[in-house]
Amino acid sequence: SSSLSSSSSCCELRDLKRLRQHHSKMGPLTYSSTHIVLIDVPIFNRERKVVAQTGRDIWNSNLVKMPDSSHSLMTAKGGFFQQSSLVPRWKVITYHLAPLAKKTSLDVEDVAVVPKTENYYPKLFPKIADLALKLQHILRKVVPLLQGGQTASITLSQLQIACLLANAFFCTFPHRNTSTPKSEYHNYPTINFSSLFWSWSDRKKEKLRAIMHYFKVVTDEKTKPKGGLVTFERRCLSDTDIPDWRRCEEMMPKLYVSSKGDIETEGTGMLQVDFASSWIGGGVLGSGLVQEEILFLINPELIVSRLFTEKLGDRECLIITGSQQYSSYSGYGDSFEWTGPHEETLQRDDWSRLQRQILAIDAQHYKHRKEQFKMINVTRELNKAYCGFQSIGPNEPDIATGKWGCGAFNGDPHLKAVIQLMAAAKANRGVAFFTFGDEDLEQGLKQIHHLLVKEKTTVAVRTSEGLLCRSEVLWWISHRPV
Ligand code: AR6
Repeated sequence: SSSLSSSSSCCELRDLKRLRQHHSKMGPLTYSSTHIVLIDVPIFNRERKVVAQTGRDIWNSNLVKMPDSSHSLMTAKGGFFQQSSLVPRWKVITYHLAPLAKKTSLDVEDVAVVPKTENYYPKLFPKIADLALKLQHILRKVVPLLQGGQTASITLSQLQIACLLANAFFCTFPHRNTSTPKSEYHNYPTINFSSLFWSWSDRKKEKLRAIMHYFKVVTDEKTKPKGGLVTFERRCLSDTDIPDWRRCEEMMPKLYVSSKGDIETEGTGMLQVDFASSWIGGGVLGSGLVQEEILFLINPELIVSRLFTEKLGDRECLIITGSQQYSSYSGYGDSFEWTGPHEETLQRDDWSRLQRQILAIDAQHYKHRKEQFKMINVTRELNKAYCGFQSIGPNEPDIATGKWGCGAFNGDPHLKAVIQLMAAAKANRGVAFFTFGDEDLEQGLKQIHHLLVKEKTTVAVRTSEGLLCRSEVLWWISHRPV
């Protein structure tokens, strides 16, 4: 159409804001009833030292049931345990893992039961067992849950995460092995790694290479992350936070769009979108291997969110600040390959968190493509994106995203891109959009952005003739010439 000029209103990548040391004057680490910190805060603020915060041994469904709780009992029989009897779970775990932890390397018979992929594994299993067994020293306060409908955060150290993941590796978390509608944590993702070892495949072999590399780094005195913290924040949009999309007068945000580059590399330091499942991490412990799963494999600390993050609701998201990237990769899906260590170059903020911020938002999964153009579905996606994009403090970084919801979830890339631009406009943040090799989309978005900027189109969704709610933009997209 004549209104689509070839000139561009897009910006350069360097024009977008990233997390920077001087942007993060956050002051001392603080805790509150909605921000639980699992390390001793005064000691951290005074000496920058990470010491486990102590707490009571509580055992109920509003908290993670810890494997080392004195309330955690199980039936054991055989071996050391004469007859079938009710014994503390931790005693059974220690009985099995302590001999393993003492070995310098696994015996041939031991190796036979574990998947063999790299020759350093035999040496690594004892170290992971040793790390798992340190749970009582590394975590001295029960891990809370990030429950649905509540805005709340958890901050813990990278070492604490490693210890929790070592426990997940050996499947020690009670009441978390099955997830049937009746089971206690049925609204939570799985955390015990059992599913990773079932039905062995080439995909799982590559996944395990990434995970084992993570454990190699965190169990080695020389390379383990010292003193770093990570925050997991569940955000819920309240009724009063929900924008009235029909009255939003904001205009299109800054946009950089490219078919080259990806969110995790070129988007470093920005708010990096995870194309999530409502069950955080999606199929990372199963066979899934698309954007979210890959992100969780190269930054395995993200996996611990599955321990405490209840399934995300329509107006909720999870933001993770400070996770470390341990691995590099190539390929995607079946061609995914672990390609070696990633050297972290990011700086840390005032709370010793690496300057990486990941936003997990789950798009809707459409069976029929037409469904997504219904206003109710568009609004759901606008609210979901806005929940994550909304700025809480000053100097928030811009957003790095791409074809959110347009792979496994079957969304329309143009529609989803404009929805994200609308939410970013409302949140007053710029967008770097990586089309992941899709050159047509790159051109299309440049044209749409140019048109919308030129015509000073606002986000506002207009009521037309009192019958049909539609946005100028969405109408244009759904009727655009193919
Ligand atoms: N950077 C930029 N774009 C990417 C990247 C990347 N690193 N990786 C992939 N893309 P998809 P969804 C592009 O299918 O549709 C998972 O199982 C690529 O073009 O991962 O929201 C989750 O757990 C890809 O086709 O996202 C959910 O269950 C497109 O982004 C479910 O998939 C969409 O990636 C979410 O599916």
